[in-house]
Amino acid sequence: MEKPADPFYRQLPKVELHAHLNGSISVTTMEELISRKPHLNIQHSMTAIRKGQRRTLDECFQVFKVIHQLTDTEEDILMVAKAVIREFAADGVKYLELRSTPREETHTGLTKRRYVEMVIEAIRQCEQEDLDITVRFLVAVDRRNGPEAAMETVKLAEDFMVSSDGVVVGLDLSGDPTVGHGKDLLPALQKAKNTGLRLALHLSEVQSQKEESELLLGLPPDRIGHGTFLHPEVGGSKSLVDKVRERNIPLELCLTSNVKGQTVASYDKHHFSYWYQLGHPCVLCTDDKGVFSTELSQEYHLAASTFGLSQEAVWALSERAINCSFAPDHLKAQLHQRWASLRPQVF
Ligand code: 6MZ
Repeated sequence: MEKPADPFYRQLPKVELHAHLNGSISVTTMEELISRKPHLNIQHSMTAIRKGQRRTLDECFQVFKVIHQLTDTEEDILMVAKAVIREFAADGVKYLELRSTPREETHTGLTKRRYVEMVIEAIRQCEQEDLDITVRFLVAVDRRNGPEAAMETVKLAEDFMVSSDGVVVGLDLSGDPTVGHGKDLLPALQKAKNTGLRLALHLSEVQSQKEESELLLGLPPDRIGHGTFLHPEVGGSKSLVDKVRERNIPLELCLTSNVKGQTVASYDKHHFSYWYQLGHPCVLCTDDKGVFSTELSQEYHLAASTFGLSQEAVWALSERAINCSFAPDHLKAQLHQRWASLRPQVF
């Protein structure tokens, strides 16, 4: 974390819809993991991008490889998931959709099924702690692993959608956007959608994914991650924007991640302003709070200071995020009530 956010943003009730588990591990937890595995010789500087630092997107994906070496057992996954949930709760997040890619690690015996079970177990254990947060899980498909692995992950997600008592609500498509093509993953994504999993897909995170974006928008997804190159001002196309608008598909926007990963030149050039001015549903998110050294309160503060949003506008932005979640209607209604009860008399 770079500097503690202003109390208003920390106390603001928030919804986090785009958080990758292994990218969200805090400095403290990372130190614990590093000390458990000294033989790997990993320094903390290899797992986080600090203030003022930038990386190419390719370098960001190298960081995830390092982190994955540190989280390769059932105990690690359980530990990091609990820590991440507690940290989001401490930052004022009332509803969290966590996402993670089930991984098999033959040398430790970790299987994809046990991986998902560990995340669900972490969510259950946190429920027992009476934290002020509700957590749901999106099972992630890493595009790098190709169509067969995607289909396997979808089947796993479908099983857990049935057996997890509503904890698994959707499927994420993520991973290095320069690797593979979405068309190969369409059958798996379509299958997931047909069985009732909600789709949160990374889309147009880099330039030149226009054809892929057209194809994936046809599903259509229930939410879009990043969508950095969808709009015409950065070489995207009007027809893509029209599709997103017609279908009213919410965007998950991650300011610090995009600036540090250099897909966006500076905060003031972030596509948040384009979509926000259109009145299109957009949700501020962290992406990888550990890797990009941020917090959701800080993302709200950044958006407010960069784009001149009043506190009242920030409040409305955070409340509108509830409608973009994959929570069932009764939970959405409860969250709206919560926002109403916490709303300041005057801003
Ligand atoms: C695309 C990303 C990402 O799943 O091991 N991930 N995919 N774009 C991004 N923008 C920076 N940030 C994270 O968390 C780490 C994984 O999430 C995806 C990548 O597949 C990464 O390996 P989990 O918990």
